[in-house]
Formats: sequence, C-alpha cells, structure tokens
Amino acid sequence: MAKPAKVLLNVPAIKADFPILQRKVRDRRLIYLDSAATSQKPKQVIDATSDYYSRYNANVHRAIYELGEEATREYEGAREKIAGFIRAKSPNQIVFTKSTTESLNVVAYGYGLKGKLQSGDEIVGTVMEHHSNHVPWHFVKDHKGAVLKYVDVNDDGTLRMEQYDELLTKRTKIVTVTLCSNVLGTINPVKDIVKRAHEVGAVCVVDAAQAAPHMSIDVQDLDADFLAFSGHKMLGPTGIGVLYGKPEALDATEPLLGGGEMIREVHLGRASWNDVPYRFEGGTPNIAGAIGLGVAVDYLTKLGMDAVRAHEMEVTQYALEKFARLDGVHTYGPKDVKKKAGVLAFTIDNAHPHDVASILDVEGICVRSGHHCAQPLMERFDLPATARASFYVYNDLEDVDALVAGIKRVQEVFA
Ligand code: C6P
Repeated sequence: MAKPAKVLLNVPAIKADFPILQRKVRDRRLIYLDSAATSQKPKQVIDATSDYYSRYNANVHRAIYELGEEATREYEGAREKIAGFIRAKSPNQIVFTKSTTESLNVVAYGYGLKGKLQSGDEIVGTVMEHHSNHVPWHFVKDHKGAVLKYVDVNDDGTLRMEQYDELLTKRTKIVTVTLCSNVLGTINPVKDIVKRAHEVGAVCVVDAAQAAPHMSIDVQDLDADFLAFSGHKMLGPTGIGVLYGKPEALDATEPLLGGGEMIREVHLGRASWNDVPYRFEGGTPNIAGAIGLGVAVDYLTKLGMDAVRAHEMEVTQYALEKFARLDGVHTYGPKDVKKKAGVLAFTIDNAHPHDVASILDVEGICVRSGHHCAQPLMERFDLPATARASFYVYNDLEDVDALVAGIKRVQEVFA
C-alpha cells in the first residue's frame, strides 16, 4: 500500500476532472506518466475550446460584429491571464506562437539571424538543452557565422556553473538555458545565469517548457529577456505556445511570419509592422488554443503553483526512494528534489528502454523511451536512450507504486 500523500492537492478530485483518466488501457487503469511529453487536459479546457467553436467562432481583431468581438475579448483575455501567470508587467509582452519550438525559432531568427548579431558573436547554451533550444541556434551559426559554446553538466546532472566564468565574454550576445531539463529534471539557477549574461551585455533566452507547467515563474524576478513555453504541457491544448519578451528585446526582433494582422501598412513592394505583440502573430492565430490555455492557467492558478510544485516534490521524492531500493535500476539527474522537477529518467540493466516502455504499456503505464530530443545530453552520459517517467497534478503515490511493480515485471522478463 502506498503511504498516504500529505494533503497538498486533492488528487482524486483532480483525476475526476480529466475524462481520459477514466478510460482503461488494455483493461487496466490508465497510469499516465508522460506529462513531460504532453499533459492530459481537464474537462474545463476541453469545454472552453468546444464552447468557442460552438458559440462564438469568429476571427479575432478583424470583425466588428458581436461574435468577432466576443472571440477577440476571450483571446485577449487569455493573453492577460498568461501575463499574470508569469507576472509579466504587461499583456503586450505575451506573444502567442504554436509552441516552445516556434517561440525559440522566433528569437533565433528575429533577434539572432535577422537582428543585431555579427559574424563571430557568441551564443552560450548548455549541453542539457532540448533540440528545440539547440537547432535554431545552429541556423544562426550556419547563416550568420555566430560561434556556439556550451556549458557542460556535472555527473549529478547539475550545470557546471563555474564554466560561465570562462565562456561569457564581451563577444557573448546571447545566453540560452532551460529552466528545467526534460531528461534530468534539473532546475537550473536561471536568475544567476541571467545576471551573468547581463554583466557581459548579452540577452538571456530561457526555455521554460518544463518549468511553466510545474512551478511558479516570475519573469520580472528572473529578469529574463525572452522566455518560451508550450500550452500542451500545462493542461492546455496542442498548437498554442507563448513567447514572453521584455519590450526592448521584442522591439529588436524581426518578425518570422509575414502576413495579415502583423502589419501597420502594406504597399506594393514595402510594408511596415504592427505593434508588439501583434507583429509576431501573422495570419489567423490558434484562437481556440489560446482560449483553452487561458482556462488551463485558471485551473493551475486555482490549484496554486506552490501546491503543484510541493505535490510533485513529494511524488518525486517517493519515487526516488523506491527506485533507490531497486537493484539494477539507474536514475539520472539530481537526487535532491529541491533541485529536481518531477522528471525521472531511468535505465534497467539488460533491458532496452523501448522494451521497458512496451512492457509497462501492457500494465497500462505510459512512459516515454528514447533520447527525449536531447541527443547531446545523452552523448554526455554515454547513453543511447533511457526510459522516462514524468509526474503531474493527477499523479499520486499509487501511480509510483504501479510503476515500481511494472519495473519488477520488466526485470522478471529479462532475468
Ligand atoms: N519536450 C519531451 O517529451 P514543443 O514540442 O515545442 O511543445 O516543446 C519543445 C521542448 C522544448 N524544451 C524542452 C525543455 C522540452 O522538454 C520540449 C518538449 C517533450 O521531453 C517532447 S520532445
């Protein structure tokens, strides 16, 4: 029997809000441990998107009739909620994109490639970034001659912070880092990294894809210049993401997409841009997605982000203790839950991670296996792949117990 959780979140009540968690997989209770890939959605979010389509579907910022005004009000209302959620000074600092990937590409293209960077200027990333925070900077290297440098990771999965002392120079123009690793779960000291970037006159671009869903973020306190996250990992719909930027950083960024809504005036052969954030939202946006994300933010706010984080710390701590007692099972990343989010990458001796995930699937347990779109990190740890369990608000200690029982089953198969 799992020990009862401290009452941080009312998990049974939360589970009841998620229609998918009521279904069975292979005749077993669904145990969803892949929220780092994408979270499940509560009925409040599902209803909000369907309500938009069934009651007030119209384009935004274009129509003066009632439906159009209603859609615009809800879409802009979502922007305000998201600004409040990350404590941005103004909703105008919130750009809707389709994902973290798009947000980071907007910055790499518009600030890096088309912005003020010169050949030989340096971009400092880290070895633990997701491919979305590697590849866009490769474009800046390939097309602008920027030089890429990386901070390495200690064996315990924390960043080698002392390397910033050597890597940050007057040539550094961009420092980029993930707030939380999608493999190791490491929560990085981003406030300190932003400060160091500013000391050499660089901007800091923060990937908050794995942080925004799980902990409270204060962009003013972090002092980040840009910060990116995705709606679908934080109970919201797929196809909606956010780019936060300081006004001066967004002003210095060229738009990636040209088209409707992002312009002030268009003449044959020339055009001028609309104000931020609309300058970055060319074309009809994902209106239902933005509205759904606004409702996801309401849901998380009601739970309280500090309670969300405390709950996940408890589940992760419990999992780490249980895993430590399993012979032949290895976990990666910090063991101290104060430095780690609810992401647990693991390997089992003599079992390929894909086989681990397949056997767990038979038990109704969803975990991800593979390189987790973090190949440079896997190379650093000399691992071809790992399995990965990741926890969210609807997971409890019983889910961890089921995972541990599933791992024992895997070990029996490969004994
Ligand atoms: N990581 C995972 O299973 P998108 O796909 O654009 O919503 O998010 C990209 C992304 C960027 N940064 C980090 C730290 C991420 O974890 C992700 C997405 C998922 O780990 C899917 S690969």
